[in-house]
Amino acid sequence: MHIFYSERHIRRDAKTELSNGRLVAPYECPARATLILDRLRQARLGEIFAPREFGLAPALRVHDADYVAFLESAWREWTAAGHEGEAIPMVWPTNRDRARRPEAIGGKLGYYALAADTSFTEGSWEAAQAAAQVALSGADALAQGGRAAFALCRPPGHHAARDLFGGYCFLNNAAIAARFLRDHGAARCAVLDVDFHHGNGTQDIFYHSGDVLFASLHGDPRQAFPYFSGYADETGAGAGEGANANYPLPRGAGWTDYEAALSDALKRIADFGADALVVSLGVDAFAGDPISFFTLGSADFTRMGERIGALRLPTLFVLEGGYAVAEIGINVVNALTGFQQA
Ligand code: SP5
Ligand code: ZN
Repeated sequence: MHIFYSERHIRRDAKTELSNGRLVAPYECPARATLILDRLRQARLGEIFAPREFGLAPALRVHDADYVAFLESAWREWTAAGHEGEAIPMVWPTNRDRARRPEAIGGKLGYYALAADTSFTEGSWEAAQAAAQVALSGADALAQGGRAAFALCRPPGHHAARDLFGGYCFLNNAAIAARFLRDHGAARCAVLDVDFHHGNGTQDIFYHSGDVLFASLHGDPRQAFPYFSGYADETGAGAGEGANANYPLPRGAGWTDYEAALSDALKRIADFGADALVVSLGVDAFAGDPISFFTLGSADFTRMGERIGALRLPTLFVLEGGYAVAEIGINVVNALTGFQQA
């Protein structure tokens, strides 16, 4: 399988994350990518390529232009305002407010953020752009006839909506790739999201689209981030009605619960008649993950990969979350190995 990786991910190196009332070292850290890269090399899963450059046009197919302009200028505006710390969104339009767009950076941060867990920093935009190019390179490999690719994206993407960052995400790498596949020959595309958290951003982007099926397995949002989406009754709207499938699972869910939901999601993808599959591959469903509550073991990621591989679709894996850093490489490699063995 073709593997894509950019060392520009290192530019995303925040020092702060607001977590449970404290500023901590971010869970989403550069070591995640380098440890995965080491394991991929050891496992000889495939050749590792630097991304090709596609520019910003493919990202603008799924994100609003004013949002992308905000990402581009946010750090400049933050420092110009004289702030010394990292940029943490802090104020939001709430239930009875109209969501107008303020001028000052403090207001714009809230306008364009879904959560305060993601400090905006110098280099964040550069790394986010590189991650999108990595995902696009993987999509392009499929568009050229490849059977499988892995996009080692950092920062991750599935929480980024049309006009929102947060959940450690800025550009929705998986959605950008799915849209690219649709624009380059795939009449129908499915996105399967196995990250522990609901892929609210991907759901938002394709909610009204009947040509992209989104299926997500995740911690029940009554109990887990991002809290306000991921419920089973969110089934799509308009032309997209029926093309969105959420599988919220309870605290402690292990492989037995997980596999039942995965089987249902895979059946829906097969019935949908997708020409290509994008997998939002987070490995934070792992039992040892510090911010999640499922109990999958490392061997379960091999099983997950096998089940996905049995669909026999051209498949792009896009890295999302996974914060048990010591095991992140083995869990990712297991998923990809299972896929290849299927
Ligand atoms: C891509 C991805 O996996 N993003 C996840 C972002 C989650 N950020 C907020 C997490 C809040 C978790 N609080 C539970 C802490 C348990 N000690
Ligand atoms: Zn996650």
